[in-house]
Amino acid sequence: ASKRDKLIRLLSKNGEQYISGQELSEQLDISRTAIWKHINELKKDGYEFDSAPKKGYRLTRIPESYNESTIKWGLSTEWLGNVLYFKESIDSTQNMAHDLAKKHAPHGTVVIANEQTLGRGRLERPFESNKGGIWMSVILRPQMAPHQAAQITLFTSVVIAEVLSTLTGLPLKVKWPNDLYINDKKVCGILTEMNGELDSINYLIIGIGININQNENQFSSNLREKATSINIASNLTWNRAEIVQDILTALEKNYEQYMDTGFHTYKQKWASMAYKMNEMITIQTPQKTYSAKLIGIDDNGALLIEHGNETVPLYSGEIIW
Ligand code: BTX
Repeated sequence: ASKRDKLIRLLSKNGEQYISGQELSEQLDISRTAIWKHINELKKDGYEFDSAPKKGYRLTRIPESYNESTIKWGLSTEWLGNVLYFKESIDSTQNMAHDLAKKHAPHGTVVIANEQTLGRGRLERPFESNKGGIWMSVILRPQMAPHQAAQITLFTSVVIAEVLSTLTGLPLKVKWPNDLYINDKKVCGILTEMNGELDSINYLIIGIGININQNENQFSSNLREKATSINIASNLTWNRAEIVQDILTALEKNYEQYMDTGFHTYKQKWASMAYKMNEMITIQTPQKTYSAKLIGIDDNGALLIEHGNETVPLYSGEIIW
């Protein structure tokens, strides 16, 4: 490693403690003037330091660095992300995940990219995936019937909404079937793709796209009205590697709980965070368009609406208002 990397490592290892210029100079075997020059260079790159006479230096801020090492460093999951690929740029993490799954990639394999050039949503709709967001696909090999896959999308949205709201304090809402919203704008989309037989799942790929550090100008003009990012909503820049770690940790823990105890807990959590819960919505299904009250989801993940005196489950559709 370069002297610069060693310096960063020494300072970050020391955490809140000051480390003297003398000690740094001895450990790195360079002059104190050279240390001082390195520190000034690092400041230009967004590192921040406290320095105090006699005590030395202390690192107080590391610029956001998003790569394979920062994601893996300190990731404390058991199986989710044990095999993890990071790409600076890719067509779609879903495509790479499908290729890997076909080549027997293990349950829990994760693909992450800093940017997607052909990110996609449902029905081949394009999903804008500029640098600044989290674009990630997870390969799962659950023992479950194909019809349960709809639960997985809803389960995932609940877990991610919990992680993001705990971390940021923002009012995250889950929008059926596969989005997260903040203040009437989409901040995250989830795309579950399945490979399997009529009665069994071979593998699932859960695609997760979250707008994190993008500003308004990074969205195309037709998206600006309907999309937001964690940065726009909070006015802060976030460390994506840490968010990825939090998400993987929460997904692993909750996936085990979901497999053990079922969908019930997540169904209730979903209802407690649902966008437009108990409000009138307009929803377009392949058969017809309903104006009805949203009242929750059922055990299959179908949306429940109150239409006239009836409770109607909807298995596919788009809430348009
Ligand atoms: P969806 O079909 O529900 O939503 C797609 C729609 O969302 C688009 O038609 C557009 O209106 C809007 N949209 C596009 N880009 C964004 C954005 N960045 N933020 C907010 N709204 C947007 C949602 O599909 C599922 C998206 C999954 C994306 C992940 S990213 C990792 C993985 N790789 C990949 O190619 N897809 C998934």
